[in-house]
Amino acid sequence: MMIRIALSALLLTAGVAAAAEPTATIHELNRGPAAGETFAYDPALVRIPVGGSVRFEPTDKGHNVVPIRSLWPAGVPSVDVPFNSAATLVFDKAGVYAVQCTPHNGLGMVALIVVGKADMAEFAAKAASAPGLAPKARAKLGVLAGAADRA
Ligand SMILES: [Cu+2]
Repeated sequence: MMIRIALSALLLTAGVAAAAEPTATIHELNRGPAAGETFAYDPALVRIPVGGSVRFEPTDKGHNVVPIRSLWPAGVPSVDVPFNSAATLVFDKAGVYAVQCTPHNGLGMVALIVVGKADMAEFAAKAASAPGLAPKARAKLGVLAGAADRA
C-alpha cells in the first residue's frame, strides 16, 4: 500500500509503490533499539526531502500508525496505516509530521518525520504544549525534536 500525502489529495498509488524504493523505512517493534525499551518505531526520527517517502514495516505485530493531529502540518490529509500492515507514505509538503501507535502512545511509541526544511524549535514548543499527549509521548517528541535540530 502506498499513500501519497499531498496538500489537497490523498491518493492510493499501489503501482508506484512496487516500483519506487522508499527514502526511509521505519520498523514497528515490540522491543525498541535501546536497552529495556518497549514498543517503539525504529528509527523514531527520519529526515527526508520533499517528495520523499517512508515505508512503515510491521516487523512485530500489534502496531499501527496514525497522526498526532495537533502536531501535523495544517492542510495535510490524515493518514492511517492499519495494524500489521506495511505502507509507504509519500510526503509532498515540507514540515514536521508526528505519528503515534494507538495502543502504545502512552508508552512513548511515537515517531517524527521531518520533511525538507523545518523549524524544530517551533515544533518543540508546539509539542511541549499540545493537548492530550501522554507524558511519555510528549517527552519522546521533545527528545526527537532536539535530535532533529542537531542533525
Ligand atoms: Cu504499538
